[in-house]
Amino acid sequence: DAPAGPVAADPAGLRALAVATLDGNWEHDHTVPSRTLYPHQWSWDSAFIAIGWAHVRPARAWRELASLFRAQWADGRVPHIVFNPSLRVGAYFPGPEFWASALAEGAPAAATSGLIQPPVHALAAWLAYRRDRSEAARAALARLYPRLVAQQRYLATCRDVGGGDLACIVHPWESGLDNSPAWDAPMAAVRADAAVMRAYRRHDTVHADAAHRPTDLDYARYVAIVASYRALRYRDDDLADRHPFLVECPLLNAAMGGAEQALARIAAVVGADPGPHRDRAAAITEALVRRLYDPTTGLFHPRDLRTGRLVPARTALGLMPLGLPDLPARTAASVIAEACSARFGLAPRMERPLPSHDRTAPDFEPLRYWRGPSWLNLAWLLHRGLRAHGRPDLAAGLRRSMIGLVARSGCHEYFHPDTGAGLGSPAFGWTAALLLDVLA
Ligand code: 2M8
Repeated sequence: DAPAGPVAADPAGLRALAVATLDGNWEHDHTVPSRTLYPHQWSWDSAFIAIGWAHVRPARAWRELASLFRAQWADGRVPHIVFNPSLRVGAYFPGPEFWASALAEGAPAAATSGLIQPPVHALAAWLAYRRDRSEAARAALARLYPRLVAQQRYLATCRDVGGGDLACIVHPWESGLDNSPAWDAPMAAVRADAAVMRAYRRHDTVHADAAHRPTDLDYARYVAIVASYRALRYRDDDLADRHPFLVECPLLNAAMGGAEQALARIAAVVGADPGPHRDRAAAITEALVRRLYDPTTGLFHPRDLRTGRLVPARTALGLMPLGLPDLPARTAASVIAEACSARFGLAPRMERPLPSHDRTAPDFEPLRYWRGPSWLNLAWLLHRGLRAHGRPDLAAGLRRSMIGLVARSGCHEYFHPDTGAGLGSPAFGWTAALLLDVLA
């Protein structure tokens, strides 16, 4: 399905396309990831989107983050979906009636999910402030600061099930990379039958090709895991004894460490003490290396807390701790070497875009969501890491490849990792937002 010509050939045209995409997805006080597939507010999408808004309509960056954090739970968790009450029932599956957040203690007035997503919000707030140092921005940052701190506290306490200074995820949706091959082994232990899904109607496959989405068995397991968490009203005590999916994810923990780095900078602006944030950032980096780095693969891997073992799959998740500036130089060098291998193909002149999974693996699927296709948020996170670790040549290659994807195909949700053809939603929020950031 190659288009006749590029969607936009020059930076000004690309910028205009990105702004039009974000404007089209703006909804009163937040931006939807996609009008069709994801019509509510998503947590980490809002953070990436705020980074983009900061370049063109800074007030919206602050409104985006403020509206998300208004739905923060009393325990500090920031829900991964905040539902828009004005949408019709069935606009998204699983919708508010499925989550039943009102039954949980400490849930906000708004209907939300009970899960979290990678905490990239402090970084987003910091980057937005770097572009907009107005008094209004400083006030918005000061209002967000205690909420960002509470978000971190939730992860570091309620979610440190392994006791090793890392947070665990209780559902693949919390990773943001829903059906990554990284979750196949821990998901295999979740009891569910594809027949479970007959009781529900999936909504995603109405708008996207089913072959590009998770399978029905995946969804049956997603639903089973939520049902288990929901039955205990999303409480985190005794997770180790009763919850079917508990994994320490390299991306989520790298985001948590990066959030402490950003909070140290924010603290200095809002008159708080940066010291504890710096200490926690160092502790998280140390724990990531100790618990999730495998010197034999040179990559980070998720740790399945139910078996105690690292998941062997080599996915793009394993590259994400490069975003931590204090990663030891030797560890960073091995992750970069892996990124430059045939598995991920990073180079100053990239022939193909960054895949979400090891290209050489037998379970690499170029069309299926997080099992191979290229995503701009992963490329953007890696791009930051390469700059932090002194590889501007590789960062430049990745940046060109990101821009090339949108120039060829538009602001799609994800892209074919060989051809760059657009997949998923054609007007996707974080693709537009992160493109604006790399174009700046
Ligand atoms: C995808 O996840 C949702 C569930 O949360 C879904 O598939 O319906 C993921 O790509 C996730 O990372 C993203 O935040 C969300 C909205 O863009 O969609």
